[in-house]
Amino acid sequence: STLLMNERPSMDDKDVNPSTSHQNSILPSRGWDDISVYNAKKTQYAWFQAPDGNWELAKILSVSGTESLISYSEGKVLKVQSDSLLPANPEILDGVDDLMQLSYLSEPSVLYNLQYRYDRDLIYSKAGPVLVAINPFKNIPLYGNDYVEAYKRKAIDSPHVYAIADTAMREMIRDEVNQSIVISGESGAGKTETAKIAMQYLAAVRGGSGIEYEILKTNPILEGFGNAKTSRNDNSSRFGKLIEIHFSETGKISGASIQTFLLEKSRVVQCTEGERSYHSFYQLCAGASPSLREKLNLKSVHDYKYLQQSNCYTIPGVNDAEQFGIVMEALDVVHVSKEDQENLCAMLAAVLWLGNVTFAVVDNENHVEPVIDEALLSVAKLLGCEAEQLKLALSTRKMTVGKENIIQKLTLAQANDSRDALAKSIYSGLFDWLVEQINKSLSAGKRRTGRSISILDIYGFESFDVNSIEQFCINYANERLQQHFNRHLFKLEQEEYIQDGIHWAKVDFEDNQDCLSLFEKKPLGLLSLLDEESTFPNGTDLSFANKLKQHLKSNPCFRGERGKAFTVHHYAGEVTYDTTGFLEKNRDLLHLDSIQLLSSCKCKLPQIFASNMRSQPEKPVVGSVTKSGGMDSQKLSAMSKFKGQLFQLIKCLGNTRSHFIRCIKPNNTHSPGIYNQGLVLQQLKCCGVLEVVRISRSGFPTRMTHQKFARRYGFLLLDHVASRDPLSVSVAILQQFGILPEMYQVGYTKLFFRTGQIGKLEDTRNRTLNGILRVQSCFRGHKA
Ligand code: AD9
Ligand code: MG
Repeated sequence: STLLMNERPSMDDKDVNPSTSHQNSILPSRGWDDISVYNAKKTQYAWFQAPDGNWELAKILSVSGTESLISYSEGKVLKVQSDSLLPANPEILDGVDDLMQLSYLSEPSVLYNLQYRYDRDLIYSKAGPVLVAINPFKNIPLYGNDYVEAYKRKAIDSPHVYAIADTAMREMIRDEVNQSIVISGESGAGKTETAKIAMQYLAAVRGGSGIEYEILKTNPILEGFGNAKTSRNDNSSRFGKLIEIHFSETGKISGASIQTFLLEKSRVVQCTEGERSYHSFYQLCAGASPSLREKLNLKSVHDYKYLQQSNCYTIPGVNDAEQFGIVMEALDVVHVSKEDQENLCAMLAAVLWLGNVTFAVVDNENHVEPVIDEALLSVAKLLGCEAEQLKLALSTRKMTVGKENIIQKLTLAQANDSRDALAKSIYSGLFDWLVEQINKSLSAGKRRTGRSISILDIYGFESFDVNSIEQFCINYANERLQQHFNRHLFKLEQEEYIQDGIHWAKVDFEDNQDCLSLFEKKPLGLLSLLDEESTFPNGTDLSFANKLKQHLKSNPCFRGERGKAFTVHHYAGEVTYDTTGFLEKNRDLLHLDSIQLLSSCKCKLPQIFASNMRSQPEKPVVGSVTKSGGMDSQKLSAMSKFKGQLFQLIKCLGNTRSHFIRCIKPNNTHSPGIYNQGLVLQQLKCCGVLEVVRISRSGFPTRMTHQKFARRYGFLLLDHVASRDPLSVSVAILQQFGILPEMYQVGYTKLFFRTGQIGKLEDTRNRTLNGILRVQSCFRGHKA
């Protein structure tokens, strides 16, 4: 019925309606608009691709043979091949809410429609069942209590995150099915903001117990510790997040739980020019009180090597000191004690000081030892261990060779690695600990009785000049999510047609199972081969790349490249991965010495390191790291861990009804008002929006049960219908209104319509109802 509300009257001008026009020339449809039937005609408007690649609206001045004379862009006149033009929609359709309503569904029409709306600050549009959100890069007055109220009362029905959250809530209650809101898009497209907007709506509408306040306060905490300034987003989430909001039987928010994915650990120890490490470091250095500074021996951000390397310390418009206060207050709200807050800060400071630890060569074999200086002493003090212990952990490695235990001294490169590994592991331990504390607080004392809505904010498909294991994981996750999207929207739709027994030529959508198999097949898939190579002591990035080429060369989704690279044909396009660092990151080793060090520290947050300990084998720990750095087969690799999480995520989503929001970034400069067609188009393709519209449109997107249809329009019938059964009444209505047979299908339980068909009926119905109401009120007035 939501479809119905959005349905616009179909147009009277038969010529502009592709489904009713009978013209003799069919334009090439650019592959995906399979119902465009078009014949260039004088005085019509059409889309024309200008030499700069942008689509421009052109007026056709004359047509001769296969050529058309067009004028565009304030008076430029050009002769072009008619078949290079694409039909433009009539003006009446400018800026429709739902792309499904467009008569002509070509790339330029979609782009133009979204831009038309964007220019008017209508950043939300529907693409059939999917909400498209275009980042405004400025504050727009579409949020807050008045809007929440209006959406709650259904006084507004224009597309909005609020409307999606509202639908999810209603369906959860009505159908007793858990719901999910899946938000995707590339970095900086607005996923995290969108997730917060959805959370705010749920909190405002279904709050009451106070827990919703706690839930909202998790945002500044997780953003503080898990977000950073990157070249693409000043507040980029460096982890994926699923928040499941629980509702009690009475429909009020009763708690929540958060799961995070793949925190980018490497950022702690290295980041590129112009980017920053995690906000938390800068917040601490800027916002700590004098007494805390003294306790932690805290210096300015400029004094820490980990922060120096990118030569970027501040974010325009962001006050780190103020943010520090906000995060600490939020920690209060989620019941992290003052003492633990201080310990948390101590661990941050330890990581910063660790970065300043340097090494000096101590023998003629180039072995090194840490220099005992302020940095080393500070780390030892903050972690709660002896300086000597720390020194050993950073510069030696215990291992068993044969039956002998030996202690190997490290070279400078090895020592630097062990220092950085320790820093990364402390930070990721800290992050996991925080999430755990938050989860404890959000579920404290609450029994899970009712249903839930999960909100997923996860990195979109990535393709850079150089793609490493991070992109590999992210794109693999997106491949899985895309399948969920496909299955959810298309397969379920097709199943509905089949169930209702209607004839419907199956529309093929690109199923990405082949690509997923490339990743997941055992033993010869990308993931298995990566894990296998990671356990080989002598495995290297090159031997891994060669193995891929050897085993996968005949797979159509795979292509070996020169050197250490390979290419995967993803649903969203081809990506070439450079295997440099794949094995090391997959092994994700923390040397035993560091583990032992951490477990012996008097550091006040022992749980922080629990995760490091957990991932280690329970049996003899000594010797679990083989001499050449191969991975112990018992330790879970980073990839297997991620795969496990991902499967759990997909399973969890599979048990929900999903609502999809696709965020689009209209320009790369974070500027309001700039809409880059090429950029938008590429994202629309990547996230499957064009495909979903094409498929929904070529089917019968509007449905209504026979009963409902008969009830809704039956009173409009002019002639008496012999039988009163809903199906007969429905058929009579269809006939009376001259709805063409190819525009609808009669199923066992429902009527299925192509887009635009219900509009005429609704119009007549509204006019008639208004007439009746007028008569009634007249009558009432008379009586009074
Ligand atoms: V990343 O993958 O975590 O790097 P996101 O999460 O997709 O990315 P984010 O939500 O952080 O992007 O949005 C980026 C910036 O766009 C925000 O910091 C805001 O400045 C801006 N933005 C996004 N959505 C809105 C909005 N609805 N209204 C105003 C917005 N500004
Ligand atoms: Mg984000």
